[in-house]
Amino acid sequence: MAERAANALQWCGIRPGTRALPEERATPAEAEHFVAMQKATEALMRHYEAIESLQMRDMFATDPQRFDRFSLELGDLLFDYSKNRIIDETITLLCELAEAADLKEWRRLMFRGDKINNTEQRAVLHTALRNRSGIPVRVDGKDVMPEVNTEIARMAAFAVSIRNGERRGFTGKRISDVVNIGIGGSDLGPKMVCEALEPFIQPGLRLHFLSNVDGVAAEQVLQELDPETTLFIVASKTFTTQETMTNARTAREWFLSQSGDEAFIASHFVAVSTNSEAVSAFGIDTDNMFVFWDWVGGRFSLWSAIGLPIMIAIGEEGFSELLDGAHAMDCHFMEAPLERNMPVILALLGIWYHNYFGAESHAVLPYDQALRSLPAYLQQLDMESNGKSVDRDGRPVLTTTSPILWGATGINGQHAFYQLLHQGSRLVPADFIATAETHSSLKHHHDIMMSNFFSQTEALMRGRTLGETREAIEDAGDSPDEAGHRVSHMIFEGNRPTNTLLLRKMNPFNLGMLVALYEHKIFVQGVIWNLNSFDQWGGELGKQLAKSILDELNAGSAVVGHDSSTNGLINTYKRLR
Ligand code: G6Q
Repeated sequence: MAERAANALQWCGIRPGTRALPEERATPAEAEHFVAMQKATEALMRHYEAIESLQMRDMFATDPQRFDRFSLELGDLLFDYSKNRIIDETITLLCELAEAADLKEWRRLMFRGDKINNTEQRAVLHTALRNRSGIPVRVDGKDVMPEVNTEIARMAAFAVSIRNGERRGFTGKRISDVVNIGIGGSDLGPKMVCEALEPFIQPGLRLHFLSNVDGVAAEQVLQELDPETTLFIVASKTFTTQETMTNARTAREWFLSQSGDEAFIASHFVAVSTNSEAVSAFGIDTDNMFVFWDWVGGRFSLWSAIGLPIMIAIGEEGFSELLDGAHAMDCHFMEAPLERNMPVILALLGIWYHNYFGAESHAVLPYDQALRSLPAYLQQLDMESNGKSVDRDGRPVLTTTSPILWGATGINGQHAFYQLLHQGSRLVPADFIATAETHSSLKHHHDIMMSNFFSQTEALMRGRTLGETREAIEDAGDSPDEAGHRVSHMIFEGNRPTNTLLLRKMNPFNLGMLVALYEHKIFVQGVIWNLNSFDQWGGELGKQLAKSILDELNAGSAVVGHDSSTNGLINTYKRLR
């Protein structure tokens, strides 16, 4: 058995004794897993070689049912994956890979509350935060649902009191501005959701997000505010994050300098954290603190008390619909067969391009102003979760993981980087996301945008042959012969894969589904790559390193303890600042 495992490792390009797990450490279960993965991977390799040259435009021409066969619907969400370089067998083989990776078991363990974040010995239960089933979810034998529901009720009561003006500022004025001070997972989710659901925000309420420790960011936010009508939410799981605590202290000083009395802090500062001691030490009464738990990862936390700005903005009902939408996706993810399962298919297509076609990046292109921060949000969700080069057992990974996720609103991208998507030398699979109904009264704008949305994925798929290019030149009144060498620059090879996600409209429920779709996609990919998708040791390093350098910046003597580049840069900074 151990010998077969070693072969499997070698087949995957890992030589025992170099980067691989030493042969003797392979348990029978591991060996079996490697063999199953090897079999599934080899089948996919053979399949890749067989279909790599197939053209999507031919597949569409010969199969009028392709859209029906390769699209899925869940509620208001349509996922069209027919513009991918796949045939039925591709999906079958990719699902076999997921089976070999034991996806169903890992999925069960996550929802059940097992400590699958093994480096931190934590359960991974963002799904419990939106568990609407009434079924208990246990961590260490204890049902967490009562605490979850209590905290949601506390958040709701607080949000209502701000929204109806019952809870007011120190001079009796209504709260009109809510500032979330947090960074990373304590910022990106609430910010993205509040932007996306802007039409649902109570009129007269303004939301601000302060994350960057650059003083300019704090000044920009504070100068817009009136201390009498501003509520600050200090959001930090650890309540030790340097950027957040610095911004929070600055906000506190600004507030005190204008209000003049510490007693007023209670009406204007609340905290969201897992660290009550640090919250008290900061000067926020723990009665004004909302809690979550170590089994909620920062980047998965918008469903928890970290979502307080969302709850204040769109109300209890809206927040509840957001959770309902995510829960609907959770149920689909748990129950739908792998080959009809949206997050699974989305994940497997990502694996297909990254590990077989060698695509290094993945673009997210919302054609919806409301989703302008979705690429940044997903960048953290994806790259912090799966940007790993050791597997869950600390061994070097057998294949590359997490492509570089990037993107911007699609319509702006068309005038900027789409050149590379259409004609660049790299394959960049992309997700195109849009809503059918617009919240804008300028309906004709929406049709213009959507016509671009549809034409782009069609063009990426079809491309334009030499003959078609010559025809296009003629249609434009030019002679292809005179166009000369320009013709070759105007050919599009096509066959560039895209997924399309079309929502009926943007509302809390549909947004909840969309975000949960991506969360589970990332989980599935992590399982296939055998990663712990729920720690972030890479991100922790910066938090530690900067602290010692900050002391050096304030010391009088020249800095000598680093490499010559770092010493030189620090000393130059000290001279110039
Ligand atoms: C998320 C990461 C990271 C984290 C921030 C803020 O998964 O762990 O982005 O959210 O570093 O941390 P705090 O909430 O502890 O301030």
